[in-house]
Amino acid sequence: MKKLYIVFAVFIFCGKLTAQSTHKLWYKQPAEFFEETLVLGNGKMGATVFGGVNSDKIYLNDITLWSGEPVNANMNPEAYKNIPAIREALKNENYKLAEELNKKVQGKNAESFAPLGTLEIINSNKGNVTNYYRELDISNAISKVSYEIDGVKYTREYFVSAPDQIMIIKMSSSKKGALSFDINSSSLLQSKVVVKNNILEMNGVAPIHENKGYAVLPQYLNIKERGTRYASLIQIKNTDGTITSTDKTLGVKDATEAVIYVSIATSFKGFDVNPSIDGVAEPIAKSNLNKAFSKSFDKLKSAHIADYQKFHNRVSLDLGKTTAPDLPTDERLLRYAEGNEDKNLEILYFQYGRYLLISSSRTLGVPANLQGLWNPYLNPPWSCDYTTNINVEENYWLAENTNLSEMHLPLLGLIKNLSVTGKVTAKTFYGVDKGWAAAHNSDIWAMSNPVGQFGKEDPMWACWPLAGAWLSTHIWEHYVFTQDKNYLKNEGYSLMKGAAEFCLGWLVVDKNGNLITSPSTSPENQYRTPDGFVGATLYGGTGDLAMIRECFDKTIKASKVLNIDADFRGKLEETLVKLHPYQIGKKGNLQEWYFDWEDKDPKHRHQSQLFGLFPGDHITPSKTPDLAEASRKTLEIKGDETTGWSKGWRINLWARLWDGNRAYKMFRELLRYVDPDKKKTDKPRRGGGTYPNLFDAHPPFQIDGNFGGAAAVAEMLVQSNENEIRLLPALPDAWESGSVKGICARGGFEVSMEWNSKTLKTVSVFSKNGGKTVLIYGDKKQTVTLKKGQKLEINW
Ligand code: FUC
Repeated sequence: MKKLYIVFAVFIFCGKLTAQSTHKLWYKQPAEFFEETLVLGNGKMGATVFGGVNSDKIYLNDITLWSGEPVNANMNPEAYKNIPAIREALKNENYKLAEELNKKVQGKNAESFAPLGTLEIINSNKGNVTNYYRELDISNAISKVSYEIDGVKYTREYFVSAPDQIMIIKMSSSKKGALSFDINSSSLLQSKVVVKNNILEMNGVAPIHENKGYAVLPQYLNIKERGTRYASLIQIKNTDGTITSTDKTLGVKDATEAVIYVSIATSFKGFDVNPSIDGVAEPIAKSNLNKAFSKSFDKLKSAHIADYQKFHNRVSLDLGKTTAPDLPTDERLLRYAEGNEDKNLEILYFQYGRYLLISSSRTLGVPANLQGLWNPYLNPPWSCDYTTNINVEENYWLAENTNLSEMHLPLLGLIKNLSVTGKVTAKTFYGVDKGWAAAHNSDIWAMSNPVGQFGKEDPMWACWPLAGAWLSTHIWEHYVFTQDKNYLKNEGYSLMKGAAEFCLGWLVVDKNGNLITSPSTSPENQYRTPDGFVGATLYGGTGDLAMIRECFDKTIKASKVLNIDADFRGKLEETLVKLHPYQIGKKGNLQEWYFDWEDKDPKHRHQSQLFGLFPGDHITPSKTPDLAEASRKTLEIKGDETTGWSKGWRINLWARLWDGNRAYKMFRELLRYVDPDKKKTDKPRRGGGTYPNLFDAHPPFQIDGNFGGAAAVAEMLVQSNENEIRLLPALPDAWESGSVKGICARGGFEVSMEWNSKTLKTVSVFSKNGGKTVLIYGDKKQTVTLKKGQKLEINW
C-alpha cells in the first residue's frame, strides 16, 4: 500500500496524472510552428511561447499596437451622392450597373494589428536533452517547460499577470549554479535595442499605414507627430550567479534560479488621440517594471492566479465517464479526429475558449481581434483586424453565457467609438442624417467606413453597412444577461438608438410597398440571376432585414425597460411590421436573396439569412416553425464542410434548432486535427478544424472558431430569452450524463444542472438581481420568482 502511494505521488509530482486532463495542454516536444505554441495573455499583453531548449522564442504582442493613427471618417464626403443612381439601377433590375456603381461607395481599408517583438532566451547549458515536457495549465494560466541535461533538471514557468501588468519567466536548475543564459530582443517593426542599467530595452514605432510589403519606412521614426510608439523592457532578478550584458543582450551566468520580468507598453491613448503627440510608451513600461520588480515571484504568482481564477472558476463542466487514454494534446487531438471518445478533450476545448477570452479581452475599446492578441506577422491574414460581418461578433458569443461578462466590455467600448466615426459614415457614405453606421471592417481607430480602397475592391464583401445593427445587439445581450440598468441607461441605449436610427433612414419602399435595404449585399456570397449574371449588389437581402429586425426588436425592448422614448419606440414598431417578409424558396430553404435565385456557391461559408435563428432569436422552432424548418433545409443544402468560424456558427444554429446530435457532429468536426500551415508533410491535413495548440483553423488561424465553438457548448446545454430558460435543449446522445455549473441565462440568472441517462435530475437557479423566469425542460414548465441573490434548487 505504501508503495502504491509513492507511485501515485510521483505521478502527481511529475504533473502527469493518468486521467486525461480537462485543463492542461501538454506536449513532449517544443513548438516548431506558431500553431504549436502555447499562448498567455492578460487582456493587453500577449506572449506566444515556443519552449525551445537551446533557444526559447517568445513572441510579444500588445493589443494596442496597430498601424495607423486616428481615422479621418470624412474621407469620401460625396460618396452618398451615388446612392440614388444605384437604387435606380436596381429598380430597373440592372444589376451589372448597380454593382459597378456600388464601388463608388467605398473608402480606405482597415489598419493592421502589429507584432511588437520577439524575446529569445539562448541557453548556454548544452548537452543531450531528455524528459522534455511542456504544458499550459488553463486552471491557473501558467505555462511550464522542463527537461534534463546530464542529470540536471531545468524548469521554466511563464505567466502574464493582469494585476501587475508584467510577464514573468522563472528559470531554475536542480543543481546549484547550473543555469546560464542570454536574452535578446528584436522586432519586425522599426526598433532600437540598448542595454542600460541592466535593463534590456527596445523602443520602436508601428507603421503609419499598411502599405505594400508592409515595409515600415525609416523616416517614420523621425516624424514625431505620427504613429504608435512601443517599448519593451526586460530585467532579471537573480538569487545567485551573476548578471551579464553586452550592448544588445542581457543574461545570467552560473545561477540556480533567475526570474525574468518583461514589461511592454505602447503610446496608444484612445481611438481619437494622436499616439505620437499625446501618448508615451517607455515611461509606462518602466513604471510597471519598477513596481513589479520590487515584488517577489511568489507574490506576483499568487496575485496572478487569484485574478485569473476569479473569472475562470465561475464555470465548470463534467461530461461523465471517459475511457480515453492520457496522451499529449497533439496526439490526443489526432486520436479524437479518428472518431474516438474523449469527453475531457471536449471540456478542455470549451474551457480553452474561456481561457482565450479572459487572456485577450480586458482592454476597453480594443476587443479581441481576428487572432485574439497573438500575432507574429508583419502582414497578418486579413490584417488581423475586426471583420464585422461575423468574426468580431463571434468572438463574443461566449462572453455572457459562459459567465465572462466583464470580457464583453472591450467590444462594447469599440461600439461606443464606432458610434462617433459612424455618424460621419452614415452621412457621407449613405446620406442618412440620423444615427451611426459601421461597415465590413474596423480597427483600433474605430474605422467605420465601407472598405475597398476607394472603388478597387469587390462589393461582395466591401459594401455592407449593417455592422451597426448587428453590433448594437451586443449591448442588449450585455444588459439582458447582467440586468445592469445603469449601463443601459447611461451608455448602451443611446448607442442602440443610433444604430436603429440609421436603419430607419436607410430603408426604402419596394414595389410591393414593403420596406427593404437598397443597395444591399449578403456577406460575402454572390447570387446568379436567371440570365446568368453573377453579382452581390441587390435589394432586400434577407441578412440585412434580419439584422434590422433584431436591432429594432432589442431597441424597443430596451426603451421599455428604461421606460423612455415612447414615440421612437412606436416608430420602430410600425416599421418592423412593414419589412419585406421572409421568403421560402423552391428548395424549401430560407431565401438569401430577394428573389429565389441560385447562389454562386450553394455551400458558401456565410449564412447571414439565418441571423434571426442565431445569434438573433426571432426565428425559433416553437415561435416560427416554418422558418425554423426552412433554416434547417438551408443548413442541409450548405452541408457541414466549411471554415472554422463557419463551423462555430453552424454548431450554434443546429443547437438553436434543438438538434443536439447534429450540433455535436459538427462540434467534433471543429476539433478535427489540422497541421500547422507551414508544416511540410506528405499528406497534410488541412481545412477547417483545430491546430495542435487547439487554435481554430479557418485555415489560417482565426480565434473566432474557438470562441464560437465554446459558446455552442453552452448553447447546447442552456438557451434563454428574457422570459424563459430552456434546459438541455440540444443535449447530444454522446453527453449522456454530466453536470454544469455557472452558465448564465438572460434575465440575470445563473444555472447549474445535473443530468443522467439524458434526463435532467437537478437544477439550481441563482438570481443576480431578482426576477421571474420560466424553466422549460421538454414539455414541462415551471415558473420561478427569485429575490436578488436567491438560489433555488429543484429536483426535476
Ligand atoms: C470574413 C470571412 C472570411 C474570413 C475573414 C476574416 O470575410 O468571410 O472567411 O474569416 O472574414
